[in-house]
Amino acid sequence: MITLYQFTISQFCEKARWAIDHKGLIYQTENLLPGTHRKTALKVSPSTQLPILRHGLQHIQGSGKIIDYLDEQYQTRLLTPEDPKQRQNALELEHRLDKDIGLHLRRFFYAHMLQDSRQLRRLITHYGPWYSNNFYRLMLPMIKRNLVKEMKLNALEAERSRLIINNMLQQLDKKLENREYLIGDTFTRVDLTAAALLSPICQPDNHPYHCEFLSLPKELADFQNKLRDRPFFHWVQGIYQKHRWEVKPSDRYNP
Ligand SMILES: N[C@@H](CCC(=O)N[C@@H](CS)C(=O)NCC(=O)O)C(=O)O
Repeated sequence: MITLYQFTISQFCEKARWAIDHKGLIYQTENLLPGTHRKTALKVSPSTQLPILRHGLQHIQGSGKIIDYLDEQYQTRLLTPEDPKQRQNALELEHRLDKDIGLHLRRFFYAHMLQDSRQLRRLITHYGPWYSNNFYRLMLPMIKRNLVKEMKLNALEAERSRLIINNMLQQLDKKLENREYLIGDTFTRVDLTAAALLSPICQPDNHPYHCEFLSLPKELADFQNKLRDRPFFHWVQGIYQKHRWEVKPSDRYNP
């Protein structure tokens, strides 16, 4: 049995989870909470970052490594292009998306979410264990301090991140002119990565942990509203609609 250790609302966890769903595998999830996740992660992996996939005695940490592993183990519905040139382009673009969208969107998003403690608590405890809400009522001030330190959440860094995100989004819009997919003409790990990492701001309906309760703070809502009509925004919705649940739960198998 495969187990995915995850934060439900993390975009990197969504990237790994989507890859497992894409392969049509049955798996279980262990939903961890920021802060207390460290102990669990360090028992099985060198660092505290999630996602971590457990398969038998193996533990694979990091969304990209998880996709590599799944493609090595299960060679149907490959996410990595087989053509060497396309493969190289895909891995390079994925790496840039991880950084310029994954890390910077997360920083920009949380720098603003910090202003609304109630929403922040609801977000990070979404589908968490039963005790999460009460636990976080007590722990939130400390968790906020840790988030600020770990993600460098401050106005200056948030603004720097916004510029980096905008630059990448312009490049995505350009790449998507007259194309359905970012590399080649089939769905690959790059499309999955871009859509999963942009999900916090595009909020596609069929995200498995869609936060319909979330109302964004003004700066984030303004940022989102300005992006709504952009080609990449529509593309993320379309990719989620077409590819997020391609293999139905009833057609999955237990590896
Ligand atoms: N490059 C990693 C990034 C993973 C990452 O940044 N995970 C965050 C959540 S989005 C995390 O676990 N943060 C808590 C920690 O580092 O202890 C990947 O692709 O999986």
